[in-house]
Amino acid sequence: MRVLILGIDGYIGYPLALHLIRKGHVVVGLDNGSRRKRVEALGCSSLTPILSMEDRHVYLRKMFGDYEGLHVMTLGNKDVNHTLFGLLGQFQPDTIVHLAEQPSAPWSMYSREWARETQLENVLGTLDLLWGMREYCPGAHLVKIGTMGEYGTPNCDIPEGVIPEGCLGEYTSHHPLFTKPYICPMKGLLFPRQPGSWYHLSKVHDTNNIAFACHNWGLRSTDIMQGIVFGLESINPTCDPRGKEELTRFDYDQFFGTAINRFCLQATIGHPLTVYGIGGQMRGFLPLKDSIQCLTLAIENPPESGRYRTLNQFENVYTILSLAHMVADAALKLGIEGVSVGHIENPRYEAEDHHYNPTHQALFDMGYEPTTDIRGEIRDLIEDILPYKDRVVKDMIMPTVKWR
Ligand code: USQ
Repeated sequence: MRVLILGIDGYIGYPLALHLIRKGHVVVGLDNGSRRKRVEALGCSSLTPILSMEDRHVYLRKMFGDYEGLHVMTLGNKDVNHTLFGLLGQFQPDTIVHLAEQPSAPWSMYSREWARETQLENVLGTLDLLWGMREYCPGAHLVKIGTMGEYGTPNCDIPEGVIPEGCLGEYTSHHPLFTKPYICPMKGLLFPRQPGSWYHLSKVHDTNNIAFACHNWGLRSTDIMQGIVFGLESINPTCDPRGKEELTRFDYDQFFGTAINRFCLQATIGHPLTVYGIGGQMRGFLPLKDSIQCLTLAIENPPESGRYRTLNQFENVYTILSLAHMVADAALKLGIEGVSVGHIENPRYEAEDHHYNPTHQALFDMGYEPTTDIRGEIRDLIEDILPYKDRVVKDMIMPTVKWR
């Protein structure tokens, strides 16, 4: 397949590109380097010493004949017609994997400027992409990374996909504007969303826009409600995850680091693990290699034209506190002393003790083989990052952004 990866320089984008190229797909990438710039602007950088964007490009070119190239631009900017639309027209992708969004909830909650930038880049960037697909490659399959956080934590089970067509019958309006009852066939309803940040809201807006484009223009899309990804290990067992050229980035700062990755890093330097509040928050998690496996399944099994498909993508659900204890245990077994689980006042406005039971069957039906040994994954991650612990900028760990 011909695959365009938007956000090819990111945590998931780069190892996904390597995996797809190795599987024989033809890959081209686009990235504006914004993750690097934003983390650097905070005074931090990836824990792992990754290649520059230019050197990654040179490496991929040297290693793989089926790597088409890397283009640099920002989605949602004024030059979109020249770069993105030109690329869609020339490359004619079968699949577009859209990872090119601002991914941090705390970053989006920091200031009006950063909230605005998040929604501009995410919502309008995706809107531009939808218009470009309609014009230049209407048959392509959009694989879009959404988030499990779109659903929030409602006090009921969370289904997968849309509530099916016909399930609610037909809606008859007796509004005085209609001279006779107007029958509106239900096209399937999205499960209600209750996101918890400006970032998570941007993904909800994307979802509505993508579902509308599929319904209205006949585009096809898989909208992936992804849980929290952790780890460094690539899916390819023959490739050493510590091989310098193929290393992906690893963020641990209060903005771009996520729970398990942060806890593992904190364990390596003896920093108390930063559990927010009581730690009863439940979330779906999956290792990086599983995220790549699932994205590949979605890419290789596209829906038919006009179909908007949702996949809830995670391996299992855990509480934050139970994960912190797993990290502390793993560190202890590796001989790291002085690791403690700390509780700090929750900077976020979120439920800390709640019901959480999302369905996630569709990927298993497509052949997903999950990594179930989470303790083993956590141990491997701690071992993988230990060699870099001297690169940690300690000031970047404690949260300062308040939700309210
Ligand atoms: N948390 C802690 N301590 C920390 C960091 C986080 O207790 O040091 C807690 C948070 O309060 C929250 C949970 O862990 O309850 C998850 O926080 P997170 O920072 O790991 O993840 P989140 O902000 O939800 O966002 C991340 C990614 C985002 C993705 C999302 C998937 O940054 O791109 O969409 O995970 S999900 O959470 O399922 O929505």
